Amino acid sequence: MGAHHDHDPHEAAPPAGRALRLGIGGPVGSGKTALTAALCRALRDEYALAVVTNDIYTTEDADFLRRAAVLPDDRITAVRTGCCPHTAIRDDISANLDAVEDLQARHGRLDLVLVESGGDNLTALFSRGLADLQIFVLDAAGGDDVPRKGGPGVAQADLLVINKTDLAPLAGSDVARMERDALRVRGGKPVALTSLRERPDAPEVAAWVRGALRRARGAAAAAP
Ligand SMILES: Nc1nc2c(ncn2[C@@H]2O[C@H](COP(=O)(O)OP(=O)(O)O)[C@@H](O)[C@H]2O)c(=O)[nH]1
Ligand SMILES: [Mg+2]
Repeated sequence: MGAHHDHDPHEAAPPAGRALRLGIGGPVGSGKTALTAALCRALRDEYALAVVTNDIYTTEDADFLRRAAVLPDDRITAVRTGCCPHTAIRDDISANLDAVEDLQARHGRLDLVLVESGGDNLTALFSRGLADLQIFVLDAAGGDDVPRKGGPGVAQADLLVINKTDLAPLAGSDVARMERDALRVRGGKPVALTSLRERPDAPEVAAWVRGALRRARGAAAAAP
């Protein structure tokens, strides 16, 4: 982890009684579904979890997560966006909000709902109306100049994950440089380096989510 998250002025806490909603965005193939699976495995015994996936035409990511049995089937909902994936997480978030509310109504108290985007370009961020916090996932093998170029996803997400570090040497990517550039464009907001192939439970990302859940509970307890 590249820095601490404790003083992020953007961090939003959910109102008391509702689940923390965590968006997982980033380009197609960077490892969003693998990270969603990792977080389910790491956190499902400690917290009440549910997942919403977004695909343009299919329900493939939800099907993958159900096959992997990371959560009971009825805790995983697929939203078929039928449009550009970023529209459904940023502009017209109603289908995603309906899916989250439906999960909450079916399962009662939930601590955390993960919302995986359908795969976007570097400019796509979740609306704060949908996600209290968001993680942006980059592929370390996708080019080590990507963090330096910035863009809203890289610069503003609450946590930037640079995944597939196992593939970086094969692709000629300098991961240390990616981390340095990312910390610079992010003004010190945290960066995690992961290989979901080598460490499938993403311990450093799970630890960050645990911290966010603790802070959300603390904020809810302190609210009047
Ligand atoms: N080598 C390697 N492959 C990975 C890693 N993380 C994910 N993958 C693979 O990359 C592909 C795309 O991952 P996926 O999670 O579906 O990406 P998404 O499109 O962002 O949801 C899959 O074949 C994963 O098994 C990693 O850290 N290392
Ligand atoms: Mg996916």
